[in-house]
Amino acid sequence: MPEPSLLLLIPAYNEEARIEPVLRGYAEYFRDRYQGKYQIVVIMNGCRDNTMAVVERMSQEFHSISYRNFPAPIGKGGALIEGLKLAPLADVIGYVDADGATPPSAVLQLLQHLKSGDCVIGSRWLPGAILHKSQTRLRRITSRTFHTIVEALFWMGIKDTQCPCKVIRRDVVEKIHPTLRLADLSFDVNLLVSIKRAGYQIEEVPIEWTDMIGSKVTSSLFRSSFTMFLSVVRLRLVYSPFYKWLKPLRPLEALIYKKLRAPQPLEVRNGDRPKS
Ligand SMILES: Nc1nc2c(ncn2[C@@H]2O[C@H](COP(=O)(O)OP(=O)(O)O)[C@@H](O)[C@H]2O)c(=O)[nH]1
Ligand SMILES: [Mg+2]
Repeated sequence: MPEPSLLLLIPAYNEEARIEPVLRGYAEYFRDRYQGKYQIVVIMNGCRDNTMAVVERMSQEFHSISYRNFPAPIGKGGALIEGLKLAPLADVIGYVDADGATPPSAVLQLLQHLKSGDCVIGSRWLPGAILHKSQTRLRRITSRTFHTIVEALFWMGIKDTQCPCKVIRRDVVEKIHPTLRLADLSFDVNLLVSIKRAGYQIEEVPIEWTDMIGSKVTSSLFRSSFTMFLSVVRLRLVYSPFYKWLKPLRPLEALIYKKLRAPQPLEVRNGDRPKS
């Protein structure tokens, strides 16, 4: 059977210093090792540095690389929600970070696991994961606390919701896309909850990972973590019977996200609300 065609999304915000070797590494690896069709699409929004010029140059060097730019501050989640609209372009859609924390071989490994499945995600917390350089202690504590909260709210039994290396079958993406709302870094939780609630399986696979310097999350850890906490509570409420009573709180919510300088969750359009 031929290899599935792959659309690999890379969200990028102010990545001029990190993205070039990563794009080169992915493009060369897939050119040399992947039998199927593939394309890499960088999704930027309002970068204040020279990322756009770097990505433009790489797209000229490698025909497999292209990009989209959204001037508004839509966040990493917002960028991925936009990117996932390109799902009809391929059989499988994946995404990885722009900093090269996961090597291209990890994506190929996930693709091999996806053969008969719906969604396969990398995990840094399963036995067999290779952590070349792990995150700082404070980051690890925050990450494990977030994990505990997510598990208490959604009972998904997933060890690492936040690992930015995931591959999903196209029809799964198309089915759940209207229920994607969270634009900040908790987007992954929204994605996984939607996939599970639609009745699909998620397989977690131990992955190779290197923590990279220059993280935007670590540099605003408190603010990012608080936003993520608010967002997952909000996501839980969307699935609760109380959700309709909370509408009057919208302006307050908008104010809080603004104060946190975080991207607003997308509005639920009529008829899009997931069944509780
Ligand atoms: N498009 C877009 N990408 C973002 C935004 N914030 C973070 N990213 C990307 O999300 C990925 C993860 O960010 P990073 O700072 O490496 O976080 P960490 O690895 O979790 O510490 C990187 O590819 C960033 O460029 C954003 O607001 N918009
Ligand atoms: Mg990173």
